Amino acid sequence: MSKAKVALVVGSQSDLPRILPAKEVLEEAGAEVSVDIVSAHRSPQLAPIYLANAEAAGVDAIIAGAGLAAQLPGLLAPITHIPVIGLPLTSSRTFMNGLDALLSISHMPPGVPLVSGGIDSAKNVALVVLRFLRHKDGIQDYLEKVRQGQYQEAVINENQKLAEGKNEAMGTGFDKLLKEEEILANQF
Ligand code: C2R
Repeated sequence: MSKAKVALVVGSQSDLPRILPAKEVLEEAGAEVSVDIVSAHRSPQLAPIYLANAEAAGVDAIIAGAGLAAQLPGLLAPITHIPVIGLPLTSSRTFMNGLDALLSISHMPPGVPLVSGGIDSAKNVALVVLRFLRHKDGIQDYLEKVRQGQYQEAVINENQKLAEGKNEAMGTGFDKLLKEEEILANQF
């Protein structure tokens, strides 16, 4: 096995805070992560250089984030075989709250190998990438840990809080069922 290598790239330094949640998740899973800035609009000549370097480094996937008229993912995807996932971002300059970037990235002409995450969905995009890379070092273990974890527990707690103010006669007993740990243990 080998380490997963994921490259994060954004159109501007101002985008960095919105892609960092992807870096956190990927690093927590044990992937090697790089972060760079390339702009289709401002520095188009850097794109092929960036990609040649990523290919030489054995990068498994690229997450390309941009705001406004986000061209960057659409420029990168057709000129590399590394899978590219676009990440539309909100931007301090936008008047459409990232919808402009979402439309730019998600509606490629037929034949262009690019898909888009949701607006500012860095963490979800990272989790999808990890599933594609589940055979790399340590990733499967991390995914198991996440699946068994925190979200379900939070929903159970919320149900139990709701149940505290409930009229017994009207309840379905769902909250009580959730307390029976054997049932939960068999869910996965
Ligand atoms: P500045 O804050 O640098 O002015 O950038 C960036 O992603 C950023 O959200 C404002 C916004 O412009 C976006 N930008 C792109 C591209 N290059 C910069 N969408 C590109 O190549 O797609």
